[in-house]
Amino acid sequence: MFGLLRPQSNLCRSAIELSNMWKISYHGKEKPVAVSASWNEQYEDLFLEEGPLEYIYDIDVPMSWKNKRLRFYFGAVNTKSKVYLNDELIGSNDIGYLPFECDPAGAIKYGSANSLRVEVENKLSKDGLPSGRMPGFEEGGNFPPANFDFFPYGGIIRMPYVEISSNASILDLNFRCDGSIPSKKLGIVDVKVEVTDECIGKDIEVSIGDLKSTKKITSAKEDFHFEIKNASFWELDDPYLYDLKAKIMSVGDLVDEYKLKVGIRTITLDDKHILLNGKPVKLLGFGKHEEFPVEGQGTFKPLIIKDYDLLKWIGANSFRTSHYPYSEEWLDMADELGFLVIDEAPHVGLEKYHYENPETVKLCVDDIRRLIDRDKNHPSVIMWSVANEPDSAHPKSDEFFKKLYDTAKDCDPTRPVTMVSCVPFCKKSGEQDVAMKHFDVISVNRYYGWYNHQGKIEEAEKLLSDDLDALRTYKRPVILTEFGADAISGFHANPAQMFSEEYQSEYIERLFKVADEKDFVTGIHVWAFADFKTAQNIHRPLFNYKGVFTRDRNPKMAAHTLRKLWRR
Ligand code: GCB
Repeated sequence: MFGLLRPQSNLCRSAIELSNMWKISYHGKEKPVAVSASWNEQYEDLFLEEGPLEYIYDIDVPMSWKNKRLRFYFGAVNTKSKVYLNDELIGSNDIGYLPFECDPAGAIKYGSANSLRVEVENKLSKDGLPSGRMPGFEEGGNFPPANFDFFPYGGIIRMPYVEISSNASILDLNFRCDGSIPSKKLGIVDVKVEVTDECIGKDIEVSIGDLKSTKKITSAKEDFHFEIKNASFWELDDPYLYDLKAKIMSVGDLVDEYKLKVGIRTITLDDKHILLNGKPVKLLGFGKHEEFPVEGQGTFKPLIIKDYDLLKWIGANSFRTSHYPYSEEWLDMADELGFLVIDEAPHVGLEKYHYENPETVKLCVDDIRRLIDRDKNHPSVIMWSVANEPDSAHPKSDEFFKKLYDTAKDCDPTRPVTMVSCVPFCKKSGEQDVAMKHFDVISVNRYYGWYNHQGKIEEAEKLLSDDLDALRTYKRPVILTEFGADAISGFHANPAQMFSEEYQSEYIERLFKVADEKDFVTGIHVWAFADFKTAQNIHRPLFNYKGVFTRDRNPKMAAHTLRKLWRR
């Protein structure tokens, strides 16, 4: 499962998007359905559907694909899926938001039509991730019964591909540059290449920019080392990307290649700051969601462009992929445009039940491995977040989060690891976070002046200030990963009152300034970038309205306020 390179078309590979209309089959009906998108808003009677239901696609397989390496790759299917080719099971997956692939050997018919069928289930459960139907859900809480407030969309949400390449194939590339010395413009680069057994005895060439290295392949893993003098470092205002290429050659003929864009940069910490290339950087930006009307959680490319344009417009330099990994296109753009990303695993609302359930523990560990495996080569990804708002006051969270932290460090010792906590740190409150001590960066969500001390911004300022100061006991950099207030676009009030644009704007401005004055607060992210669809709940009139942009991406008053603060 690991070493899952994204399909690509190049001189040796063809990656074909399975992007025609699929058929969806449910309750005895068969209808056209679009991928990559959620099923929920494509048909009224699918809105609350949890499956299992079937996606069907007919694909002609030419004879020329015989004796090639073939793989069916799914960018993400929410949440559990089984993949059948000509009625033979060729793969299954239990985790949403992350890619998986299936080997069709044995099931495929060459020179013939083939039928691909994906059975998808999106039933929220205590054991699933993200989880739902927690004890007591029948009496209260969200409907659908999610243990989080975004809508639990289902379906083939990211693009499926079939990729055809040589059997002598590159399986994985792992690019590392953490030993680089920015002050001397020295890029120190290590590349690990993993290949299929058919490559052994052939030649491999790896190049970065103008530097090349070639060797005979003697094992399934080969290491390369480069020292780049006068290197162009990946910086926020100049996110320089190098071309990394790996090629497999047999008696002078190119049999496989894989290309990546990579950036040379270091991410380190001192006790107050995140350092990009040795210099402190302050994260300004948002927590957001990857969702939009009709497509639900899908990959709508114009939206990605639009959101980055708005992030630039407002003066943000970063965001968190709350509360799950986003599509790879999001990270490609962050690499290219110079944004810093906190990359989050799909672990939201974890609690005692999860810490005690060995199946969930295993799923969480797998998720982290798969997330890091997918995103390890992106310069924009500066930190892993292993969870959002777990019950980190519970004694069992201590050992559980130590395990997740160790897993992340084991997969990637080069990036800081965080967990996002909503447990108060002030000793006064009686509750105490017991898991945060394991993490490199302290990330906290705080809603003074919204969920408590409602309508009282002055009290909120004082409480936030004291709370942040209390975090200094960790002697580590702090990120205020969430604070915010709902505002319904067009609601106005003088003086400012909750749900008005004025309240959201004033609240964000004043609390931002409180956090901004503290030199150990290395990042401030507003919740949220845009309004988003939620499950039904007495606290959520269809949407969470904490966006500073509306769901269709128009600015509220707070967006203009932030633009003034951030582009100063
Ligand atoms: C939080 C959660 C986020 C919610 C937000 C809210 O703390 O992390 O998922 O949407 O609060 O608006 O309540």
